[in-house]
Parts: sequence; structure tokens; C-alpha cells
Amino acid sequence: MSSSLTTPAAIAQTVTRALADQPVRDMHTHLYPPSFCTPVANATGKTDPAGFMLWGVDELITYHYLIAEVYRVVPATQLPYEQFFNMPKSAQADHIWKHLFIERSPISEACRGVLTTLQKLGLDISDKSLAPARKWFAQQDPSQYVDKVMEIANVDSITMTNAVFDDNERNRWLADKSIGADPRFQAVLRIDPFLCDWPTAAKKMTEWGFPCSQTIDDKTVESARKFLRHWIDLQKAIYVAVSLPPEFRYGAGHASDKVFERIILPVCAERNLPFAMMIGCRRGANPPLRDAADMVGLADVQSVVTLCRDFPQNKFFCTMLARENQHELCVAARKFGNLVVFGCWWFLNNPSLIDEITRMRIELLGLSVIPQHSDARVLDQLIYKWDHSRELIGAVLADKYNDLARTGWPLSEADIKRDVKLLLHDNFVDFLAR
Ligand code: FIX
Ligand code: ZN
Repeated sequence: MSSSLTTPAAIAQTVTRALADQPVRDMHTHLYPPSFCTPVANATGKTDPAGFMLWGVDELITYHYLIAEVYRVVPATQLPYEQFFNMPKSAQADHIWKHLFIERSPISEACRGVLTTLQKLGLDISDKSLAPARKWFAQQDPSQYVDKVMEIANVDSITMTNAVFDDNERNRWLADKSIGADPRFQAVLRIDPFLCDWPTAAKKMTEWGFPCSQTIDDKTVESARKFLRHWIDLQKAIYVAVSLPPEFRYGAGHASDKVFERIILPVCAERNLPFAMMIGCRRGANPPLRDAADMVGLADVQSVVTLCRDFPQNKFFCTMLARENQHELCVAARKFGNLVVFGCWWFLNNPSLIDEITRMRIELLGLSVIPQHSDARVLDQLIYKWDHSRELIGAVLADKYNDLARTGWPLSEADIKRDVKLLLHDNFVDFLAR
């Protein structure tokens, strides 16, 4: 039996080591394997070259978080959005680098993330020039680079977001049945239009051979269920997911209630797949900013409570975008074993908020949470997202273990390793398997 840890220094050191050594199962990203870079014919028959696997220094610097930030300092009156997006990627990166990294110190979390990533890759940017990094990235083989990043970030599996209503993505799955076979990546069936825009979802499913009407009648239910089963099987999806606006309500008599009750939840229950809800994103507050255009809004936790209560056979993951929702969501999770709260999403993925939210979650829910997901869009971001998150989770855990040690509770290194494994890995894996 290992000896008890009692001093703050010993506890902090053990926590840091346990977190560093524990591989992460990253439950939500927008990353793809190299198989998603093969050009495929799009709906008009033209070859669509836009690969899905993003990596390298120019992608890191042009992350949509940083596009939003550069428009704080060089407004659209000086550089119209269209003009920026029409520039080559390297010129976009040069623009962001100049204004956010050279002409002012890069202290925002997204800026700092680029620097942590380059540093951990061993790239020297002390002269603030991008040329050596660009040269280095040009020499990497994409598949080997996936291994390298996963090793540095200590991530053992990457969960994708596979939007079936996105034609570019859908065509890739249809063109190559083995596209999802890379063992480093797992698929998630993402179906936002089911709940956010049923008329469009129904029209598209009908075109694709799954006839659905605008009203949720028996035939439509059968057809939409078949569609879901078909794509769950094709993608080998490990869960089904949506992102929902702040206005989303369940149980208020909206059309989406029936989509939940008769289509999505029965199929998820039958396949024993969790349904993930990411709630609170209002899309397109400033549309020309594209991926950076979205806004946060207060969501309705009661809708999640109603779902968890009325569908005990279903399993739910939930994260919310508004800071103001976090406490109520934690309390909701205390009431329902079929609800797992996860991640500090997007505008919450900042040190001060991660610290606050993680502390509150652990105080209210103990170790039964998934404290973080990366939401990485660029492969290399796994490095900084998990490096920063491990440090923040570690600071919270060290405080909590110190409180425990002061009660006289015996605390061993093995205890800490076990707990850390739950947080970074097993809570997700076990909930999928439950
Ligand atoms: O809906 C989502 O999954 C969001 O995470 C993304 O749409 C968003 O653009 C993002 O990357 C946030 O981190
Ligand atoms: Zn996301």
C-alpha cells in the first residue's frame, strides 16, 4: 500500500504528474483524419478540394477565435470581411500575426494557445518570424503528424463531429465507405437541422431516399428513424449530437418536441447511444465573420431537466455556453444519473472561467463530470488546449485534495491516479458503455 500524501507540495506534484501521464479521451472536437482530405465531387459534379483535416501554423493563426480578435483591432471598415476571407491563408495568418502578436502582446487565451503549441512542438519563435515554422510544417507527413500531436498532447482518441447535413462531409462518407476507419478517430453523428430546422431536414432526407413530411406523422417517424440508423451504422457513431440556440425549449409544445420524443430519443435508446446537447449558441450574430460570427445566450436548463426525467432510458451529455447557466446545470446533474455535464465550451474556455466552473462542478458533483473537451478545429490545438486544461484542472484538484488531507483522510498516489483517469478518460468511456 502506498503511503499517504499530506503536504501541499507532495499533493501538487502528484496531481501534476498524474494529469500529465493520463491519456485523454477527447469527447468533442472538429478534427478529422487524413482520409478526409481526398478531393471528392460535390453536388454540382465539380471536384471539391477543400480538405477537412486542418493543421499547421497558418491554420493555427487563422483559428476563428483569432479572426474575431483581429477584427477588434483592424475593423471591417479598414479590411472588409470578404476581402480578408479571399486572401490566401498565409496572408490571413500574416495579417493576424502582425496585429495580434507583433503590434501588441499576444496575451489573450487564443493567442497564447498558438505560442504554447509552437513551443511544445519544439519550434523557436523567439525572433517572431513565421518562416521557420512554415518550413518545418511543410516537411511533415499528415498521418505521422497526427501521431506526433496525439503523443505530445497525450490524447488517446479523438472524437470527431460528423455533420450529416453538410453536403461536403456527407459526400465524403458516401464516396469512401472506409473514410472513418482511422482507429485514432471516432465519429459522432451531428444532426442540428433535426431540432433547429425540421423543414430543411425533412426536405433533404426526402431527396436522399428517406421520405419525410413537414409534419411528424407515422410514416415520417419511420423514415427519419431509418435515416438515423443508417448514418449511425455508416459512421459507427459513438453518440448523436446537436448544438442548440439559447431559445431552445423542450416540453413547451414546439414541433421539435415530437422530433425528440418520436425520432431521436427512441433511436438513441435502441442503440444505447448518448444524446449530446450543446446549448446556448446563437448562430450568425455578425454573419460575415463566418465561423467567428456566433454569439452566446442564456439557455433553459429546465428543458434538460424535463428530458432527463421523462426519458430515463436515454443518456444525455450536456454543455452550455453561458457562464450564467453553469450552476443550474450542475444542480440538474445532481438529480439525474442519466445526465453527464461536460467541457468548458468555446467562450468559457478561458483560464479564469475554467477554474471557476471546474471548481464548482467538483464541489457539487465530485468526480462524476467530464471537465473538459478540446473543441479543437486545428489538429495542433490539441497540444495547447490540453496543456492549459491539465494545468487548470490540476490546480483545482490540488486544492480539493489538500482540503481532504487536512481532515486526516489518507490519500495515496494511486487514489489520485484513479480519480484523474475518471476525469480525463473513463467517465466518458464508461457512460458510453453503460
Ligand atoms: O457547435 C459546435 O460544436 C461549436 O463548438 C462550433 O461550432 C464552434 O465554431 C467552435 O469551434 C467552438 O469552439
Ligand atoms: Zn464544437
